[in-house]
Amino acid sequence: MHGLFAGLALSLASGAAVGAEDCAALAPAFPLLPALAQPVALLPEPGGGHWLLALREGRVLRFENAAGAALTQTVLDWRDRIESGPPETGLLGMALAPDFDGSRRLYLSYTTGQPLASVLVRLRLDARMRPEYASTKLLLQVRQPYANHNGGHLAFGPDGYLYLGLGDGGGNPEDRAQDPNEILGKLLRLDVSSPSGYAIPEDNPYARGGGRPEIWASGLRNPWRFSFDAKTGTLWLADVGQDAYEEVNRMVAGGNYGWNRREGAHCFGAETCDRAGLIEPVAEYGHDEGCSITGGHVYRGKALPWLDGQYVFGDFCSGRIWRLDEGGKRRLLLHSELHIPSFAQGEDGELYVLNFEGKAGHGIYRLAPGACGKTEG
Ligand SMILES: [Ca+2]
Repeated sequence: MHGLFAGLALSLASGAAVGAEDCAALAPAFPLLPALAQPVALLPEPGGGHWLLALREGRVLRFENAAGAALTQTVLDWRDRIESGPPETGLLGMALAPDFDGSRRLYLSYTTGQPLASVLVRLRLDARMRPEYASTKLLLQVRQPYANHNGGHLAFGPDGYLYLGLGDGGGNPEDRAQDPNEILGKLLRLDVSSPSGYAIPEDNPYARGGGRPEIWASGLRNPWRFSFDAKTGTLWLADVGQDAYEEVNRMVAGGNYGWNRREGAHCFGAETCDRAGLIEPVAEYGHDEGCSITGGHVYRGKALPWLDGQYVFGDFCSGRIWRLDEGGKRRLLLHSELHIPSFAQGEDGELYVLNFEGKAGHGIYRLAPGACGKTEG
């Protein structure tokens, strides 16, 4: 299976030294916060004063962006409408509109049950960050044939459009990821600026036919976290592997990233395969180093100047965190003992790591300078 969160059953990897001269550590970012049940997404509120935190079970919490933050405000509690029984379901993605100060729009991506579906919903938050429930609008709904590989991550691009990643539907591969008439196994790009529903950006690959017009990139198995470089706008996406390889992709419009003909830079389930038209990952690792990749961010902070411009990502199961160096080579940054469901980036470019276990004071870590070989978590 090797799906997201499946690695919980694996034993924690032991701490290990990093080999690089440039080293980093993880420090608890908000040591006074209470225990957090399976955090999956963390977003800075515009202005930098607060954070929004999504819990898989279906709650959105808010807390002050201060080392001494000790209280959380419940922004939203939709545990009654969100299906979070199977391990890859739940509240999976969250984004604030680029014009949030004016529009007050919050976007949520989650699964609903009976029958299982992935939905994209929008609602407004008032000036005190309380939901205006009457503003809730269902924007997109897609039936999930199986409970795993739901993707669900949301992020606005520098183009102002909302990107939504959907996995291949799970179960045995049924080639949805290569089918342009299916939105599963794809990265979608939506214009959500209109009063209701969404519009298709006119430069989407299938805007004039040939496939579902929402599709921006295809050939994905379970895109679990993607992000835009805050400086260059480059879109980086991690695709969770099936049996053997986890991969990082640099995304382009209309790109086909290979699943399920390729897993990482290898043919999937075959000795040979047709690679025509498929884009290879920029990095991969085997299941000797982890079992479920979690995409991160390009570092743009000040705490680790040598890391500027490098993509940082991790593995949910092994707790390893890597960077892609200036030459694009994958290097171990540190070996944590965390189950990492997500990374986050502050408005200042600093990187945060979520801990799925969310113990009190240890649910959110910040990437910080550290001695080589020191591990945390
Ligand atoms: Ca691929």
